Amino acid sequence: MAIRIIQGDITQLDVDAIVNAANSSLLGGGGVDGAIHRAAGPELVAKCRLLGGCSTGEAKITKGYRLIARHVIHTVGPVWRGGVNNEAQLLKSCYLNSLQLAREHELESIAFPAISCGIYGFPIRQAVEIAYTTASDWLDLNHSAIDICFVCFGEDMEKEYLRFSER
Ligand code: AR6
Repeated sequence: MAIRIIQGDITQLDVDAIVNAANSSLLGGGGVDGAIHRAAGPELVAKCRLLGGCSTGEAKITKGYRLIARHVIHTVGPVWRGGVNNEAQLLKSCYLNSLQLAREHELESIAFPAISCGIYGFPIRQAVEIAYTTASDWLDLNHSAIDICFVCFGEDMEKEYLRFSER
């Protein structure tokens, strides 16, 4: 199964697409979104201004501009509001819609950050389970050759993914 778990800064990866945990404006923010916009340069936000935003759970693709990665897939994770507002399904949709875009663009490698696990406050263990099972089920279902990488910002996050992947 083509799933890798690594620790590091997603902006430094040499992959066909990195996924951005954006907000619905797509115009940048803090966290991984800020890091990606800084590394990609002002051409990225200029392009994003033309996209008309993005709904929670949806995804849109741009080029990677000054990044090593060839593309950025922008997706908007749910803000955690107690778990009774469809958060789990919306987070799953982020992964599915990003993978679908990658397939449509014939990409061979994609790297995800832990969407919604920072400022948006999603409980990490549950988010990691959704991320991992959605990706692995998608690979099985699509017989896809795409390499999926989960990029963990720190050791604690990596442990969560590894614990889950070793089940
Ligand atoms: N590489 C990989 N992972 C990172 C990096 C990086 N360079 N920087 C942070 N992370 P967050 P969210 C991890 O808050 O919860 C923005 O303002 C981080 O440790 O970036 O989806 C947007 O504009 C955490 O595990 O995204 C939105 O308004 C994970 O990435 C809002 O934050 C996600 O944390 C989105 O919040």
